[in-house]
Amino acid sequence: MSRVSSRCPDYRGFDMISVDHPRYRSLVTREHLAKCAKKGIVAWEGLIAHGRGEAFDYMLGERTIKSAFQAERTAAALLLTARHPVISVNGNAAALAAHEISALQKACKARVEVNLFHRTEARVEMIENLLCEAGAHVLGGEAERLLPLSHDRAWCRRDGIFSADIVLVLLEDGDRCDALVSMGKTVIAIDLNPLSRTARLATLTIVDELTRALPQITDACCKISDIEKVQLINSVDNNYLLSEAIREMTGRLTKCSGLKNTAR
Ligand code: PTJ
Repeated sequence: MSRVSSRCPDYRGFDMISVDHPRYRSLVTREHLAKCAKKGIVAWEGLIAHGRGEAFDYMLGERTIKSAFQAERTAAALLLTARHPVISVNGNAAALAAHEISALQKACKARVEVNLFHRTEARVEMIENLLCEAGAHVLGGEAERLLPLSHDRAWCRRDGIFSADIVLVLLEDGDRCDALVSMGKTVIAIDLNPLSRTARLATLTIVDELTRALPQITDACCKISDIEKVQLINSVDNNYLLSEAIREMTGRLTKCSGLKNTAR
C-alpha cells in the first residue's frame, strides 16, 4: 500500500528544521501543532493526542495498510449514499487537514460542523475561520445542547450532527462516538489507535493517519463504481479492520525486534 506521502505539509515558517532531517515531516507537523496550540486553535490536550497518534503510526510503519485502504473506500461508499452526511471537525483535525476536509466536502457533499471537547466560542470561531479560508462551507447558526453527553461535546447544530445519518469523526473521544451510535447514527472514525473506545464503538474505523486517510477517501469518492459501493457497504466488518491493524502492528514490532538497526 502507499508509503507516507512525499508531499510535506505546507506549514510556513519552520526554517529551524532542516529539510534533509530524516524526521522532517514529523518535526514540521509538531511545530505547526504547537503554533496552533499557542493561538488556541488546538487544545493543549490535542498535543498529547497527537503524540499518541504518532506512536501508533510508528507501529503501522507510517503507511496506509491494506485494510485501512479498504476502510477508506468503504467510507467513501457510505458518505456518497448517505441522506445527510456530516464531517465533524475538532481543533487537531482543522490544524492538520483543513484543505483535505474542504476537498472531501466537495467530493461527497457533506456538511462540515465544528464540534469540540474543550469548547469555547473563541475556539469555535477560530476553527470555523480556518476551515473557511481553506474553502470549506462550514455550518453556522446556533448550537444547542442536543447530544446525550454531560460535557461540551453535547453542543451541536440541529441541522448538522444532530440530524445526520452518517457522521465522519476525526480524532474522536469515545464518549461522543458512543452517544452518536446510541442515537442510531452510522459513525465513521479515523483513529490511529485500534484499541481506543472510539475505534471499537464506531461502525467503521479507519486505522490510518488523518492526512493520509482524507485524500484517499476523497479520491475514492470520485472513482468508486456503483457496484463497488454496494459490495463495500454490505461487507462492513469493523472487528476485521481492527484486528488487521493490530496484526500489522504486532507483526512489525516482531520484525523490528529481530533487527539490529531499524531506524530506516
Ligand atoms: O479540539 P478539541 O477540543 O475537540 O479536542 C480534541 C482532542 C484530540 C484533544 C480530543 O478529541 C481528545 O482528547 O482526543 P483523544 O481521546 O486523545 O483521542 C484522539 C485519538 O486520535 C487517539 O486515539 C490518537 O491515537 C488518535 N490520533 C491522534 N493523531 C492522529 C490520530 N488519528 C489519526 N490521525 C492523526 N493525525
